[in-house]
Amino acid sequence: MAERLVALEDQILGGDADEDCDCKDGMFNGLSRRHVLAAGFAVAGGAMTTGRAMAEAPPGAIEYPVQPDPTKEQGRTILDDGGYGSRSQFENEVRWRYPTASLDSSWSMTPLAAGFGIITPSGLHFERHHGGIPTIDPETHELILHGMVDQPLRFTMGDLKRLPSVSRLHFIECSGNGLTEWVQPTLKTVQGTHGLTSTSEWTGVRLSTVLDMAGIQDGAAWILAEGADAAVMTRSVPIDKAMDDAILAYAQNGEALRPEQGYPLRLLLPGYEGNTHIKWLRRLEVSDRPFMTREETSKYTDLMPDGNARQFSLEMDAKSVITFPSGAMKLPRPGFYEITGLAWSGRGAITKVEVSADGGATWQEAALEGPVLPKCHTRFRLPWTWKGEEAVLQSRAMDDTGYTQPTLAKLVEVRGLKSVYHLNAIQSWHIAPDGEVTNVHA
Ligand SMILES: Nc1nc2c(c(=O)[nH]1)N[C@H]1C(S)=C(S)[C@@H](COP(=O)(O)O)O[C@H]1N2
Ligand SMILES: [Mo]
Repeated sequence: MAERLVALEDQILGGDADEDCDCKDGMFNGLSRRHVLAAGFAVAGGAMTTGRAMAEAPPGAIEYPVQPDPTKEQGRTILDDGGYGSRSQFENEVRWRYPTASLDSSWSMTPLAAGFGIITPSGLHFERHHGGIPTIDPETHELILHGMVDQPLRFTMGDLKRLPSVSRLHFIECSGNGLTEWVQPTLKTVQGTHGLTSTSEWTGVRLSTVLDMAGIQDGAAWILAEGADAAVMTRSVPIDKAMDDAILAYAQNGEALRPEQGYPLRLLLPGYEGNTHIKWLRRLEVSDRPFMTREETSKYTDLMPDGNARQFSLEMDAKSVITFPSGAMKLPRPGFYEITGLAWSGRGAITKVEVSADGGATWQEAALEGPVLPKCHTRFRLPWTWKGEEAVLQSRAMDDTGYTQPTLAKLVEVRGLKSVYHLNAIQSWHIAPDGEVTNVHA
């Protein structure tokens, strides 16, 4: 089994992969405090709080001495942070780098259990780089648009920023999210099993705006997007998607894109698999056919049980996961807990999330926290009283196409085990009588 996983990893990464997750302690401590605070009446003062205040500050954080009584002395000045704010020195959740053999082609995962609401802080957005993170001067960066257009165009960042803009909240999920989990529960935390999805507010110009300016010719059906990184990542995008909700994004959560997210310009294809959201975007070419690039032939295709491969499996199917309680946590004692998690669909809005505490035998509808937006993370919550018995927590999402998130058994029935992409099955967390939460297949 381990061999198979490593082989699949090799296929994707071109290197060895270690299956071990070493993020357990940080995840446990970070998460527990927030839930103790949220549900303070039930578990205040419990074992879950200990250790948190002692947590190590994240790399680069300025550590100020804690004031014994902050009402009795002046606080630090507004100049101390150099003019750009940072989070509290006591908050230390970080992205977890999946242990790929090479740092040249690597990924890091969002600590979903430590998140609130639906927006991922930019500094915790997951990353997937095939050729490292380039440093690009926005003053000289250009986007070229050519091919089957009446008028080829060239844009500087300044040109793009003069055009009408939109701001939209959308998730990006790598279709490799969960790839270790097909055959056996492998990674311990929700960061490991589901951390290749993040939500930001993205701002930029609609791709249709620049395509209309250039004038697409009759017969145009696909558009190639190309990145300016060492991978020169390229993907073909159906022209209908390009004309629908695609965005040339230059901003994320109210500021310029982070370099890791494609600074100064990335393609945002709401609901499509992460790989198509080309970062460091420099070229668009309109054509009457797909370009059959490496990323849509050798990679990012899904080998089915009958030996045929699904190609251009672009829309991410509906999915959900419980982030609290989740793997590697420990419930200190029986009592009240608010079960919470995230649901999302690449095909539209989430209409319903159901939660089971008995491994799928019975289900209860969770409350959806607004706003419930299409192709965006949606927060769900359900009050739960744990009586100290063994339990298996699961969530299943439904989207506005009527689709319901499948069990792993159902998914494997259809897809087989020859491919690692697009795992959107129901996740199970086992609660032991001692409160230990573990990743299981139920
Ligand atoms: N130019 C370029 N674009 C890219 C990639 C890349 O390596 N180079 N990786 C892709 C993959 S596989 C994913 S999942 C997303 C990840 O986006 P993020 O790093 O902003 O989370 O970017 C995509 N766009
Ligand atoms: Mo990806």
